[in-house]
Amino acid sequence: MTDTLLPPASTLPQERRLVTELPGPRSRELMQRRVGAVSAGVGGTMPVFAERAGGGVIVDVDGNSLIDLGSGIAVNTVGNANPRVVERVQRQVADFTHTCFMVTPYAGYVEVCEALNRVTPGDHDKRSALFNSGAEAVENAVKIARSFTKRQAVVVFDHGYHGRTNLTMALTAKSMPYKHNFGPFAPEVYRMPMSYPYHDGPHSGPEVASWAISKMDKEIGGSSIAAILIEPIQGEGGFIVPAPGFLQALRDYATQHGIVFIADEVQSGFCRTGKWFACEHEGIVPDLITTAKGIAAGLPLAAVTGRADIMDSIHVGGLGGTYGGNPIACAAALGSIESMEVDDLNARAQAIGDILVTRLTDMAARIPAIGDIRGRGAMIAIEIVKPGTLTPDPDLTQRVAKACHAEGVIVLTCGTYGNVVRFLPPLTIPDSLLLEGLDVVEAAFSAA
Ligand code: PLZ
Repeated sequence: MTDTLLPPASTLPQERRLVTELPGPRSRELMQRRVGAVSAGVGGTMPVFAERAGGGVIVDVDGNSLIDLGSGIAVNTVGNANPRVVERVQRQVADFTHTCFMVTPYAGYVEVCEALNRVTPGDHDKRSALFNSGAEAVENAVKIARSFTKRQAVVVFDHGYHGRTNLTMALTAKSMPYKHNFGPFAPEVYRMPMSYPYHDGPHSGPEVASWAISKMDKEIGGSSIAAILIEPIQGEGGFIVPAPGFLQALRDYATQHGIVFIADEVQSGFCRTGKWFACEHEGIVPDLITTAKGIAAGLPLAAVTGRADIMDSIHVGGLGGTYGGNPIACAAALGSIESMEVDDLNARAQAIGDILVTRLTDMAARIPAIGDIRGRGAMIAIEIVKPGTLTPDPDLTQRVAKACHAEGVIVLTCGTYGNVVRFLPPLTIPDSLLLEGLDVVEAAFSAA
């Protein structure tokens, strides 16, 4: 479908333009084929098929130009078809596509690890290993922590999301749709209370942490815990930013008991929140950090980065995989990281965050169903409740999202109770388009 005579997708007109109803005839036809060919188990946010994307828009197969406020679930941080990524990937794909790093290594893998060791929190000696997906990175982080500590227990938190493989399903909190009917799950996983300021009333971060710590002490014992695994800002669980002091108290407990503190920054990492990594907002230095999504502009790449003594404690051959750190994905990562540094995307994420929070705060004054506005940088969400209560309103949330979709604005929902609309635009979106998208969101509340 790609016509080589078309200008680069990164130069697509930055506009919302609907030329058919949504979905248009070509998307409807593809939807029919999808139903006949693709497992019904694979979910779908919108029945609209993409053809090209760049900046802050996705153009569908019918020629509609949609505003992208989802970045393919927090992936296209540097924008689709970012020229720095396109150029490196094109060069790499023409040179070679695969050798397997474990068989015949190549420089790109090493360069990505060097970049990860440099941009992740802490100036201690670090090592990295590359994988294909966020779930795979999390699984490997747990393997590494267990091997290093010679302990088994893994602590996770309410509302946490870590993936869909067997171990990461066990680590994930929410049953439907991620775990439903898919058990039995891996053992030695313990779930602790999470700081959730909007629902915690007067309880502070350190106070909620003390409940978690007391539970860990009594139900597992600090000396039996291999890892504390936490998203510094929870993603799928509802963009929950723990109250100040919560993460630090857990970090201190981990240090005290020789527990490996793992920050899962698959969703919150790589400039999304206005810093390279979300744990930097609280000055937390994790022992291990898992990354994926934003790292490589959509090519499948993930990593575990952390303390050299932990990462190098694994027996030779204990870590790997056929495709982990594939050369094309590494080329994309190097282009993405270059864009983040050269284009100062942390500053851009902060600016986007200011626009989002200002506009949503203004909206909330007229829409009592918006109970909370939270997040950091370009990772912002609203929690939708029955006005005047903390009771989730997932039905209204779905109606608002659908109304946005019908008007050509891609928004995603999340949250344990399905009542959170999240905004995570590509950092290449122009301000005008972001503001237009938010106008559509406000109108969607009226329509819903
Ligand atoms: N850890 C914090 O956010 C992926 C899930 C989409 P994978 N989140 C999007 C879906 O419905 O499957 C995620 C995450 C955090 C781990 C993961 C898992 O990353 O690359 O999807 O395996």
